[in-house]
Amino acid sequence: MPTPHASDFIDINHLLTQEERLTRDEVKKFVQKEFMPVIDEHYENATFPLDLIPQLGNLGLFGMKIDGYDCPGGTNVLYGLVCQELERGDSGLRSLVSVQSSLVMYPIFTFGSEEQKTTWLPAMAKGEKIGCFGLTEPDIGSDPGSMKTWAEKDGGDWVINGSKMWITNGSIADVAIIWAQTDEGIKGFLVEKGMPGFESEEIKKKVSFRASVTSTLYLNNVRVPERNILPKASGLKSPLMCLNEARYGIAWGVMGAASACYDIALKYAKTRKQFNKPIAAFQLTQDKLVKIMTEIVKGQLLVLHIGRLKDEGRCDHRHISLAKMNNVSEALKSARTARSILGANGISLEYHIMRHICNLESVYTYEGTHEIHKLIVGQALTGSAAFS
Ligand code: TGC
Ligand code: FAD
Repeated sequence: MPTPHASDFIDINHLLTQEERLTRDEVKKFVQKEFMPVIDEHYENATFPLDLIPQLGNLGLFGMKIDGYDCPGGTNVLYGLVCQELERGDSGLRSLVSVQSSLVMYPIFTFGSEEQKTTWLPAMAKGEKIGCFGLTEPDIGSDPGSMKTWAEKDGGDWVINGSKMWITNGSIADVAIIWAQTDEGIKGFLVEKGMPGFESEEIKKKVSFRASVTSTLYLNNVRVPERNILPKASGLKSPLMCLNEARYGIAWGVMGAASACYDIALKYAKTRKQFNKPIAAFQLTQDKLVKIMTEIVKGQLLVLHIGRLKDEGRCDHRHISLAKMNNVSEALKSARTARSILGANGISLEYHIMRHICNLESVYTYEGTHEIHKLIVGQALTGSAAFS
């Protein structure tokens, strides 16, 4: 019988293949060696360490589930483990990879023409080109079916007008997947950097996701040739299919953020003394640590199971909603509890937990808010849609 270990209490490692463990450990090492030494400074300065992007490409982390086009062709479980390790570093690091992979490379691979795939996918896999995904608008968030951005056919081109807000990677992207209403329903367009009428502006004054580029995109009579439309994307279902991919990675990723907070709090509790003994020896501290660890274990088992279902082609998008809803909410609660164990030190960037809390507040909202996922699961249970 294995002895329970504080960092993997029920031996989830045992459920992973050799390849899964090796990939996870390689990414963990990268995050520890290359990312952790620079994150505090970038978080404070509200910048992303752009120089690490080629290394993420070299590690095969962009479009890692895609087969062909210079992409590694990995499984859903591998992708999930990678997200977990990236988010152990910072949610912004995982977001950069999940937007590139799940929200840009996935739709190009799934809905794109052969020309679009050969143009973008190999370069994006190496990190030479960056993409972003424009669904949300200043007045439209949870209800993207009501989007106002409009594309009109004009001869052989499309002319797009509108704006997109809160777009991860927006100002550093070479290509934006822009979702717009048309006479034929919602369609996806590849809008390239430098196209006349297409501008981006970085959103400032964020207290969450500071080490991540978030932007507003403006489209003013942007003329896009027919070859830049995603030919196989049709209706709201297409962007929602992309969201399933990203939401799945998020459900894994936040377990990394929660684990980081747990590890820090456990170590701190063992060394910090008050009333002449380590605070880890107080029952109330142990109650907190046990609760955090229990939620991490439950959350990891949930996403591992859903990942295996996804690899077998048996995953429904409502399974993913359940996992996104539960895991983000529990990660956020766990991070707050971990922060309390550190007392005043818990609010310093130096101890990382407050940074994770601030990020998780956004993760709770993006990719479908906690409430929207609850309604999705509620509809699955009852058959009644309670969105409006
Ligand atoms: P509804 O009528 O329910 O659905 C329209 C069509 O889509 C189908 N469908 C899905 N298909 C695939 N996957 C899903 N998850 C799907 N959900 C629905 C549905 O069956 C239907 O198909 P068909 O064939 O009948 O046309 O649509 P609705 O307008 O009532 O909306 C439903 C709702 C509220 C669940 C949906 O709009 C929603 O999920 N809203 C949340 C919006 C959201 O998540 N935005 C995220 C923006 S991207 C982002 O945040 C990136 S963060 C950066 C990072 O990831 O790191
Ligand atoms: P709203 O939809 O206005 O919701 C406000 C509140 O009302 C929420 O609590 C919500 O749950 C609640 N609410 C709404 N409708 C209902 C209902 N029917 N029943 C009950 N409660 C309801 N978007 C992109 O397209 N691409 C990106 O790359 C991207 N990156 C992001 C990065 C960050 C850091 C952040 C913070 C956001 C990002 N987003 C992105 C936007 C994100 O997807 C939206 O913020 C999210 O979908 C919610 O929309 P909203 O903020 O407009 O909130």
